[in-house]
Amino acid sequence: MAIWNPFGKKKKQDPSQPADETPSSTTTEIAESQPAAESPAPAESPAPVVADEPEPEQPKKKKGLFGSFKQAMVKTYRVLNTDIRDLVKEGRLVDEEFLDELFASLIKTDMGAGPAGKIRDDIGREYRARKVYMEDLVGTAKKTISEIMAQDNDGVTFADSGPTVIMVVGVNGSGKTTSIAKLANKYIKDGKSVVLGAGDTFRAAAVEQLRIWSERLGAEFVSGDQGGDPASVAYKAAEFAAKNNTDICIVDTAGRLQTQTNLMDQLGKIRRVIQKVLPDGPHEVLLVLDATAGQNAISQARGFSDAAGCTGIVLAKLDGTAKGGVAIPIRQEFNLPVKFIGLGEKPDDFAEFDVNKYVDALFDSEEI
Ligand SMILES: Nc1nc2c(ncn2[C@@H]2O[C@H](COP(=O)(O)OP(=O)(O)OP(=O)(O)O)[C@@H](O)[C@H]2O)c(=O)[nH]1
Ligand SMILES: [Mg+2]
Repeated sequence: MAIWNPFGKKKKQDPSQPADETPSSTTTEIAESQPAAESPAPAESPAPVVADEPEPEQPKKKKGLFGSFKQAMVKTYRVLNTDIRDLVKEGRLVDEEFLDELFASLIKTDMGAGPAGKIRDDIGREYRARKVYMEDLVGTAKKTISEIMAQDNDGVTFADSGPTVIMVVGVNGSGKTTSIAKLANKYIKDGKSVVLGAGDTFRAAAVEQLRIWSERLGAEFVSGDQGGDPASVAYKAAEFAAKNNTDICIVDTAGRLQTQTNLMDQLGKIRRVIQKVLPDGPHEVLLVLDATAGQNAISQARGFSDAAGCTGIVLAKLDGTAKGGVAIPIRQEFNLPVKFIGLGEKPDDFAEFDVNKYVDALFDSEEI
């Protein structure tokens, strides 16, 4: 078991430098050696996550969180602004047939049948046998989605005293390790001390990837033997944090499929050993979902939320998808708050989820 302290051994790099602008030869090797399909290696070698349908063409990149959200929800708001606008334009009275057509259009977006059904019912209740105008429909839909998305437990829950332990879980290649780097970057910039635990012991490259991030960002780093017990790395990382008064301990885990029972049970073991060191930990178990996986992300959330005791979601790769509407059914079905979003591969491409901006972007009618 090696406990490696980057301070004093290696020159600390500027965390604001994007990874691909300051490549080291090792980083390049790692980046090239980890396509999602061959990443962490549970013996059963799960299939890579694939998008469930082709992405609509991505419009030009827009700046800011609102722009990023809009970009990520092109699919959803285009349906609102084409099919639904056309439906409403006809000036029909709201009846069963109208509501069925409305529902059919809404489920073409990624908001899912539950939220689409709720909007259908709300419109039916408010406007039955009356004409509904686009502003009314959008107003009702926005209210419905805002209610679904409302989250009072956003942001990370910190320990009352002592280190805060964050466990990060998800399927292969979803963006776990990158999200850990982003979290570490954020907390280090906030002036907190951070230790990263390399709990993905399956692959040497996974440990190396995290070690390089820790070095770059100025985080402490704890790893174990390759192929060793991930729970023992988590224990050592939590112990390191407790002994050294480290503010934040983030534990990486190997990617696994939600259907791999043994590997899912292993997450429970990791939780339990953390509790041996810090009884109120882990304070967060973040499930990293790849937003480009669309509806696949929902079954991942289903599998992980209970087995791993997830407390929140990081929606990664929101920059590369038009399916960002998937946050709605996830929120509705699992009551798991989306805490952070990933907007690129660099440490700063990360933001706290903002429900209001998300809903506004969803219903903003201006083309981008
Ligand atoms: N565009 C984009 N790419 C991302 C984002 N987050 C992660 N990636 C990329 O997705 C790929 C996989 O990221 P990792 O962080 O290694 O994923 P992981 O879940 O740790 O993968 P395994 O450990 O193999 O399960 C890498 O090429 C990352 O650069 C994001 O928010 N946006
Ligand atoms: Mg990883």
